[in-house]
Amino acid sequence: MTILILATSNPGKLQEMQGYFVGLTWQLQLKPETLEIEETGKTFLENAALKASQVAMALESYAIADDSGLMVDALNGRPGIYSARYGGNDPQRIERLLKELGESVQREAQFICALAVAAPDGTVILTSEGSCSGTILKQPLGEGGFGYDPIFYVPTYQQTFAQMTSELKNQVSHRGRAFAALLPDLRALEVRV
Ligand code: ITT
Repeated sequence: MTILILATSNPGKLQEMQGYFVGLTWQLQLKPETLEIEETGKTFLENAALKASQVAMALESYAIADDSGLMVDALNGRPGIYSARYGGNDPQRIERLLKELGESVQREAQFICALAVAAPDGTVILTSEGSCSGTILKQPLGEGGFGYDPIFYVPTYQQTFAQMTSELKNQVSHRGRAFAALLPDLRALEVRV
């Protein structure tokens, strides 16, 4: 069994990421809290690669990182790669976004997730991306999930991410889709290393 470091400090992401590894033989380990990586990339993929690569090198293990965020059409794609930095905590981030969007009738948005896996020498060996389209509600709805989940409404399911069961969110979300795309490669890699 080969160690794979989950290179995230976000407990919500961590919980979801662990779920995708059920049935795989990777031995998952958490990134030490003290190891923080500066996200200087200009895209989700660049930031995911940066996090995976630096954590892998620091711990000399395989590492997987997620960079994700919410792109709101009427805000020209904001908060985008700055989604985590939009406020000090989840309620503050939601409040700022709702304030910026105001009464706008154009409320379409996309959640984006980029995943990157790096080898112990820091080389990025696998990447994938996933997205999910929805609309931004005027008020939070639902108790589950994390981050912007209570204001992200998916019309096909008539629920916000925060109202969905974790199974449904995992099926339809940006992260679920990025993991689905990565899974065959992760399986192939675990038998090689
Ligand atoms: P790590 O870099 O340590 O993984 P982070 O929270 O800083 O944690 P990002 O830079 O990728 O991660 O920021 C992503 C932000 O986008 C995250 O803090 C949430 O606010 C939001 N986000 C991402 N995925 C989400 C999801 O599935 N549901 C709700 N909000 C999400």
